[in-house]
Amino acid sequence: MNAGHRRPVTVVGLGSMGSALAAALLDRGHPTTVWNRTPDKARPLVDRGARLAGTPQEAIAASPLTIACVLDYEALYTVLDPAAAELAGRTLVNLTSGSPEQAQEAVKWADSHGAGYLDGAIMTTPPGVGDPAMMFLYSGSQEVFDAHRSTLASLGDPLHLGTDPGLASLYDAALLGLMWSTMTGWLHGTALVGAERTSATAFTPVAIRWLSTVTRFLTTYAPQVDAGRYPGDDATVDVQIAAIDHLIHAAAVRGIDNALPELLKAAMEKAAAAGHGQDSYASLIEVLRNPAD
Ligand code: FVH
Repeated sequence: MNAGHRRPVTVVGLGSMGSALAAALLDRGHPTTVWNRTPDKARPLVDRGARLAGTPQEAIAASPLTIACVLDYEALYTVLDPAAAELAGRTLVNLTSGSPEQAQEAVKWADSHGAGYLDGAIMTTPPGVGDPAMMFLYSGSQEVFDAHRSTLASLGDPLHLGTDPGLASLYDAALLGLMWSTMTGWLHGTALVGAERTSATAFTPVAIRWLSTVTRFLTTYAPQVDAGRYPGDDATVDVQIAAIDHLIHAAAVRGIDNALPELLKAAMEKAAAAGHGQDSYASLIEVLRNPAD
């Protein structure tokens, strides 16, 4: 481990996520200073070698880099406003969840206090922190990212998405939407096969294999979306409408809630009505982009 991997870091906010961030930094040998509104939460980290600061000011002053991970932006400013002067000449990496607009405001706030700023989004839960397979999304200054990349790699794989500070939050929202849709689709399928006494444990490996096929569809459809042309040479929207009726029927007979497939069918029918019946499923992007049409 070279010296670049052992730079001092401050972590502000020691909820489930902030504690996991501080623990990962300690595991990789970073001198780590921590602060939390409720100081008791720092005890396990202090036992592992963290230094507990008495105030946010003291915490920020201890390191060139402060990582903040609190509940929301309101909590962030509650903590950082009184300590803002200490941020001058230092860097703030904000891993608090929020909107792209909040991130854009935050970079202005940091700039007004002479601080470098990166916005980030954590694409894992606390047990995944420190695993290099987990994505940590960042946006904002490339220079600030490059300066702290090796430290940020202690938390997971750091991906810089671009200089617009709102990008990490925007990707976060998009990816969480993907996660919720996927998990709800899996649960719907699990309920359906479960009605015939197939356990979730038996269904899930088959579902996961299917998801890997679905990733190929996404790879095929992405250039179609970019080009705005959706050749239906694999499966057309009309074919998908016929197929989803089988799902809706099978679920209805077994007493399973059909709100999700009905929603999907409605989007497919809208696409067909707009002239995309013989196009690929990717043509639904037109319906999503133009909901009023
Ligand atoms: N947990 C997760 O899996 C997700 C993964 C993706 C990213 N999120 C975001 O991370 C932020 C923190 O989430 P968390 O899971 O650590 O949340 P909590 O365990 O509830 O900890 C909240 C911390 O925020 C502090 N805090 C709340 N309000 C205030 C305030 N008004 N003033 C100062 N600090 C405040 C709280 O302090 P305390 O209650 O311990 O004193 C915790 O440190 C969040 O944006 C997720 O969306 C996590």
